Amino acid sequence: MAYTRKNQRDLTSAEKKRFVSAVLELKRTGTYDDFVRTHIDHYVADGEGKLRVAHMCPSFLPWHRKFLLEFERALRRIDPSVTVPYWDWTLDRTPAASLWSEDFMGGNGRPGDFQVMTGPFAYASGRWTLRYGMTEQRFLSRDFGRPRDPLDLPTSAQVDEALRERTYDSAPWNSTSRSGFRNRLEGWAQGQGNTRFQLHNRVHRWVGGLMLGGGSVNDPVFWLHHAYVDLLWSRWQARNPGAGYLPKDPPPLGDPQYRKVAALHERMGPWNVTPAELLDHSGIYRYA
Ligand code: CU1
Ligand code: CU1
Repeated sequence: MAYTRKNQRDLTSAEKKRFVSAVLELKRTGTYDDFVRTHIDHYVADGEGKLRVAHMCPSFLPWHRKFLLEFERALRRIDPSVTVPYWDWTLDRTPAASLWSEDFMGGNGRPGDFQVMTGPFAYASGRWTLRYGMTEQRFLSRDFGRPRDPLDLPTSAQVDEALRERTYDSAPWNSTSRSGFRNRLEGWAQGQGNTRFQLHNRVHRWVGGLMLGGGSVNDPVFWLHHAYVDLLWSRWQARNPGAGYLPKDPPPLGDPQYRKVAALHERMGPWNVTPAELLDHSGIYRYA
């Protein structure tokens, strides 16, 4: 029987507590930091000339689907009633949203060093000391809305526009792909500053602090954000049943993307799994 991922705004306080407890238990055992490490290890930009499976590439969506499934499996080993909730940032778009309350994700960072001071993941709680990051910083940080260079969360109109894309992805299969659902949703746009960051990327930028960059998994809201990104992919798949995943075949020798991206039946490390195997999640979970 498939389990259900719920909108975080609909969780009861008991459900929030169970999710938070399971996350803290993974942190205590070191498993949580293994997930942080995996994400950092696969944080490869398209200027680097290496194989990319997680970002700036077609497998951005299946790679994160698998990553969430592994995380959720670890949570459910601790508490079988827990699933990863999703954050619909078109609805809950202010720092006053219950998402950021004391009993769930905690709030914004303080002025100066952006350290999060409230909630279960505050450094002072003693249960959330960062082990892996892009810097030596040991505390969770956030900077909601980037006040010195402000931006808003994406709107439902922007989501709808992305959902109207008819193809999954397009050459050159990177952050400069001009059409296709994947890059629309991943959110690499033309332009400078905040304009360059749309949809998925814009949410990372709006939360700020640790959510910028490879160490973003250190903020537990990462999972809620990516569950919503996965929901949007799922919705797009339902609307475009024939569209599938692209590229079907690996870019040939001579193509700039030769051996840089994963085609439909190619393995996405660190797992022995292909995009094709992740297209249908209906036997495992569904979205409420
Ligand atoms: Cu990621
Ligand atoms: Cu992300």
